[in-house]
Amino acid sequence: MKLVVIGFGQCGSRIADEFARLNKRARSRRGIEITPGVFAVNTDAADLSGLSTIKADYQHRILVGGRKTGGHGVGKINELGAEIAREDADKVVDALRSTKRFYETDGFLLVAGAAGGTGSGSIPIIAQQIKERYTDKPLYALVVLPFEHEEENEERTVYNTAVCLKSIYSVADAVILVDNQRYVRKDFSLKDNLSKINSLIVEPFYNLLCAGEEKKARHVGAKTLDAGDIIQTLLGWTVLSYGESNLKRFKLPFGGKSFRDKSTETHKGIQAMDEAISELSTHCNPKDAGRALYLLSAPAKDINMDLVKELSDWLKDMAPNAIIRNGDYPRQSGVMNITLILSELSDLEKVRNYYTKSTNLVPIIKQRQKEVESKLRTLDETGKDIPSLL
Ligand SMILES: Nc1nc2c(ncn2[C@@H]2O[C@H](COP(=O)(O)OP(=O)(O)OP(=O)(O)O)[C@@H](O)[C@H]2O)c(=O)[nH]1
Ligand SMILES: [Mg+2]
Repeated sequence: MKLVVIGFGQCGSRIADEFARLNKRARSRRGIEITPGVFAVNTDAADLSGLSTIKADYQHRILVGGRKTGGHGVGKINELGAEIAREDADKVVDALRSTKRFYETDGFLLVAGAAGGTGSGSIPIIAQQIKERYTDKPLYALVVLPFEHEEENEERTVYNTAVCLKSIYSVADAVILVDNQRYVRKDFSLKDNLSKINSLIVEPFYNLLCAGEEKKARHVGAKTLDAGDIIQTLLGWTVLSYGESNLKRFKLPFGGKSFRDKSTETHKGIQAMDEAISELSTHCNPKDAGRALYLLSAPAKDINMDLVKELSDWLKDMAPNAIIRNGDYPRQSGVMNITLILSELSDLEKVRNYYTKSTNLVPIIKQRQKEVESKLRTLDETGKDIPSLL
């Protein structure tokens, strides 16, 4: 599957940069192109210059709202992020056409952090414009949810997140949720290591996007997972993940397989699937999924029908209400890897909480805005008789 990736704001742009690296890796190691066009959109010029892999020209690193923000971001005011996106939308939407063989791409992936101002405010606006212009391609959003400590310290964080989620859900074909806090849970040192988190966020896309693009027969699975399967799976609220288990085994002196190997493979497969389920990008109940997909990547000799059947049964138990699609990808060496998508989720506690908390915040935030405006008016009024130099 080939995606055009567009990152918004600091978080979105950095993750898009990570996708550009993923594409480089796919090209050099596998001779495959998975993200032929990667773009970053920001109101902050310094953040754009800090990227490393996205092409450095103004058509790929797109500065928006220059006049309004002086190139310094919108300081978490998502309304301003949205307004700027509306004004500069053409600049972004036109740039996408520069993607190599644009007509061959299968869809768009837009990325942003939900809690900031630029990414959070602009992602729904640009998504809507892209959908209107390119009606035949699906559009997915990868939305990053804030760390817990950010939610505690700043109510704008929760409010922006709720507004962003509601808006993007109404335009995107699927919204893939990635909770920053989940990555800290895995390894606390990650709290200060956003670039490591970003590489973990994009990792599940590697095999997922590569599998359907393989041309060499020995890497084409018995059941290939292609763009069609992914498009059929992605709908509405979505989470994803991957799990891995090591395949190192004792070598038998006569070279053959131990009688135990087959069941060991099944065991390793279930272990990888278990890890994938417990490491979902945002916490959810798999029973709420209407669609699911898994991709099994392993050395060809370790993939067999029993294993595929066991994995499907296992997933069916976890997600009994989901239509399950699957595929195999004879690729890895030494590891068995499962990439998992749960989609069309009918409930997510996290989203529900953002909505509830923000509904309470709306009157407070509006009241505060009114107070600020009225104070400013009073101040202007008090100074009305002072001469001005302009
Ligand atoms: N995973 C990840 N999260 C990030 C990264 N950068 C920022 N965030 C998160 O994104 C949210 C803030 O959004 P930003 O992208 O920094 O904000 P912005 O879109 O640039 O908007 P303004 O700076 O307000 O104009 C916070 O929840 C951060 O924790 C990143 O590189 N990776
Ligand atoms: Mg910023």
